[in-house]
Amino acid sequence: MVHCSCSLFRKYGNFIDNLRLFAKGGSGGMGYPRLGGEGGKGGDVWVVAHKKMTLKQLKDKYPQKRFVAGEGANSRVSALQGSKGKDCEIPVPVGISVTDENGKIIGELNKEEDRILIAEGGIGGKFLTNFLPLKGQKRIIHLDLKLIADVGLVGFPNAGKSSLLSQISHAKPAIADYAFTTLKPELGKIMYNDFKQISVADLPGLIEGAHMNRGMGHKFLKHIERTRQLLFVVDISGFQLSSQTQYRTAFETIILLTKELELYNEGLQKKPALLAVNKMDLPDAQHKFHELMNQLQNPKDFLHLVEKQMIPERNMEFQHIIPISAITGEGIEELKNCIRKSLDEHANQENDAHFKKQLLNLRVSNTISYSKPPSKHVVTSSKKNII
Ligand SMILES: Nc1nc2c(ncn2[C@@H]2O[C@H](COP(=O)(O)OP(=O)(O)OP(=O)(O)O)[C@@H](O)[C@H]2O)c(=O)[nH]1
Ligand SMILES: [Mg+2]
Repeated sequence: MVHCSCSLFRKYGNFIDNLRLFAKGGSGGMGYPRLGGEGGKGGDVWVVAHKKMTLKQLKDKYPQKRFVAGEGANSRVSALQGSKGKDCEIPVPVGISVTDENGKIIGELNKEEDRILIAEGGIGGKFLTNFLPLKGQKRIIHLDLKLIADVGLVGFPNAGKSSLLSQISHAKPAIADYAFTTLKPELGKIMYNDFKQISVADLPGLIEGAHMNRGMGHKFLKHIERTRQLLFVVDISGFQLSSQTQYRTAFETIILLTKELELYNEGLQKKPALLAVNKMDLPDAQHKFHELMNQLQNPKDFLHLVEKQMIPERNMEFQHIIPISAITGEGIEELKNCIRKSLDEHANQENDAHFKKQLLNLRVSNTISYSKPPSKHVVTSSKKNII
């Protein structure tokens, strides 16, 4: 037992990305039959997002993971309407999705102070209930954390994702020449000269079969769902997990990563993506890079290199492909600029789409009013509204 929890601890360190808890709304207060008094409603249980909170802190502070709101006050002669029971607020980090016991999503907390009601207090005793109070709602709740970052690093183990994060930000992730060095997601921030900041999430390496829960990757694929853009990081010299597994070229790793994302959630593939081809300082890297570009430009000619079931329905379309070395710093400035450009362009597109939609709505509402000329009555009343 001790051994088990020890190895778990080693595996995920202090990081927790999900938590199961019990919540119960407070019972209502008693009514006062003789005087028709109404008992107070039981308090409600809420989850509330706080930037500085972590699930680990929540678990340490409330090891029982039981959250019960206060009871409503009984109706008394001096206070016929009993007061409401105290609400219970569970502080959780931003980026939590809340599901019930059956996996049904109750809601998501995406920004500071977002709140969701998870267990309602019972109503107080009143005439309708024969002056007897009702119990509060009882619920098992799952909290699931997904990181929110502008850019998520996607790659096989050892590709140099953490090395890259340490080059572009002040983050100090663990870096080593063995697979699965990164065991938990880590966030870093790229600072630009004009003080703009872009957050980057370093994620554990994915391997073939990640969608079926192989390796560490699957547990963390969900974090990629919340990033705005993807930055594929591949090792120009390819990847081999061990002497028992197949060697994969850089091109093959890109195809396999694409397939893993597709199998997990097709939506991921539609995210804007960039490709950083790493370890360009290695001998023969230039030659391999040319070969890779040729393969990416004509993927159909090379797809036979991977097993049929691993060929993705759609290939990734990279907005920029940048050769880099996370060790020598080659290409890093250009990569930073490309990341920014891509995010800015995408934000502009989103704005444009938003305005177009608004314009369309405006046109539609105009068309409706033209096709049906307003009656005098409507005109005067709308004028009234304006005044
Ligand atoms: N030659 C060379 N080696 C690199 C470069 N970038 C990273 N490495 C080395 O590659 C190994 C793996 O680097 P990491 O940054 O830990 O790779 P990772 O992708 O984060 O790996 P996981 O966390 O296991 O998924 C380390 O030994 C690094 O020193 C590079 O640009 N050139
Ligand atoms: Mg790493």
